[in-house]
Amino acid sequence: MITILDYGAGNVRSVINAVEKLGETVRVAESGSDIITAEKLIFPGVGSFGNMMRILRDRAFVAPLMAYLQSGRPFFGICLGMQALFEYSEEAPDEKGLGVLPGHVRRFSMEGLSIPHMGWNGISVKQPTNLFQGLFGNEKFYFVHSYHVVTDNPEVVLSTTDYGYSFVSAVQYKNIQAVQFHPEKSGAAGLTLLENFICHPQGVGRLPKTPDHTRLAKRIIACLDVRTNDKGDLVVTKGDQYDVRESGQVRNLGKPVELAKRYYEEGADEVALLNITGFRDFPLEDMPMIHVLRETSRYVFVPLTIGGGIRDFTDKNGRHYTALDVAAEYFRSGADKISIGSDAVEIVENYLKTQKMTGKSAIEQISRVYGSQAVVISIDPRRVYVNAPEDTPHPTVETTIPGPAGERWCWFQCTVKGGREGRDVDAVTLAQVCEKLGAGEILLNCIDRDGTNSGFDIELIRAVKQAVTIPVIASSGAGCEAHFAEVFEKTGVEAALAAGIFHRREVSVGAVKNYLKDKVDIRP
Ligand code: 1PR
Repeated sequence: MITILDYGAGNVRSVINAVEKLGETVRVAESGSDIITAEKLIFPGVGSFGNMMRILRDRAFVAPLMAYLQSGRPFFGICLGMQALFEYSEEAPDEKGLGVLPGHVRRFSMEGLSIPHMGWNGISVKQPTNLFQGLFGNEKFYFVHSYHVVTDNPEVVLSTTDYGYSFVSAVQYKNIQAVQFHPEKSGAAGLTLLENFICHPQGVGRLPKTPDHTRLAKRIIACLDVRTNDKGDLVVTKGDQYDVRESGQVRNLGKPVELAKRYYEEGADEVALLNITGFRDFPLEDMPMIHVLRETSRYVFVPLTIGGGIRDFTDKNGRHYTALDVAAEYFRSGADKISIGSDAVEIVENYLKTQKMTGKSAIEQISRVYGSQAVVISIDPRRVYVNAPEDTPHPTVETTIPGPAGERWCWFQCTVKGGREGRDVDAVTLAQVCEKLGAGEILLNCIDRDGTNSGFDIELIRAVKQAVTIPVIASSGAGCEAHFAEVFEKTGVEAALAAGIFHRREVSVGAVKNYLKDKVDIRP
């Protein structure tokens, strides 16, 4: 029996799914006595440090947790569940940590570093341990965090990882083991690690052979555009420049859960599910999407992003839902990140009018509660050509792909409602304002390239990537393996996403990774 401490701030569903997948029974700790009586305790922390410590205190979990940690029974902390063990965090200096290990938690800071540190990185193990039995040592694990532990006691450091500089990525001390990364989202390697915690006695182990230095991998993401077809079935579809109909019918490329599972097994580093008609069908009334997410999270142990329809809504009975309510339902159902499309454009339009942050926008609210890493902004831009930069108030690029009348300049216009409506905001400004409001990542689509197999729009991607410090996912247009190498080399983006080539089995995720393996860092 494994007890999982859920303090109610996010996606513990994935940890439960991972432990159940290993054949264990899970009990979710709902009270202090559940914690004290646990045989083995896993503490997955999500959200922000201050929020976590406040909830632990308010729910009177601190004393039982301390008693458990001192009992000598096995404890496994994940992400904030590791940070909580230290004295305090710069993220919330007024909230004390548990202080069972010496040290504190500091924000990543280095010129030119995208924050959060998000994606798959390796570990350099410093102590004998049971945790890595059955692994080769070159595995990568999924990290997503803006803060890291600092300690001057090397005895507690189990592993370090490099991101700009070397930081503590796992700790081990007596009965306590904790990792900064997410084993429940780290594919087969993560499941093995959890199994080792569950099945092998602590303290018994060897020093695994691991690299002295590690590097963050570029991510390959498979995207599933999901909607109801004309028969009423929820299907994966795919547009050609966002037009998903062929001979009047919605293209049907497969079942969402099956496809997501296939991409996970082929080695996708992340899976995105976009409810592309979410702008008109409110997702909390469109429960099949929630069901798809729940089912997917039972089989897919890499990060899941879900988007479509995340906005405020009043239903036909007059009940009001905030975007935060919608996001909360998605997180409870297994999402690690949510993506906001149309609503982000409106939020930015309002910001540009007033130049004020209200604290009330969906981006601000969701990132405050779930952390900025959980908020992705999905941008659907299209090129608008002009003869000269002075012809538009928007930032332009000089393009090597001239417009229909030979124009040499263009700007990238944001659209809403699945590309149906162009707005007076450009993609570069949108990305910058969203970062300011608390977004953690940009998913940069391109209507001109979507479904064309003609390669990513390098000019668009470069313009946005250079304007923000948060990670950028390049999307739209991938037609072969070389397009991925090109976008990583020419733009420096952290991740690249494709849909059509994977759905139509023209290129597999595995083939992309195989092609990239000597060119850029990727997860093996
Ligand atoms: O506006 O918050 O409700 O979110 C709606 C979401 O649905 C947005 O993220 C938007 O990008 C997406 N969306 C809306 N309409 C479409 C459509 O295709 N008609 N999907 C759509 C388009 C593009 C990618 C696609 C890439 C890669 N999204 O999902 O997967 O272009 O394709 P490719 O590799 O085949 O070229 P909201």
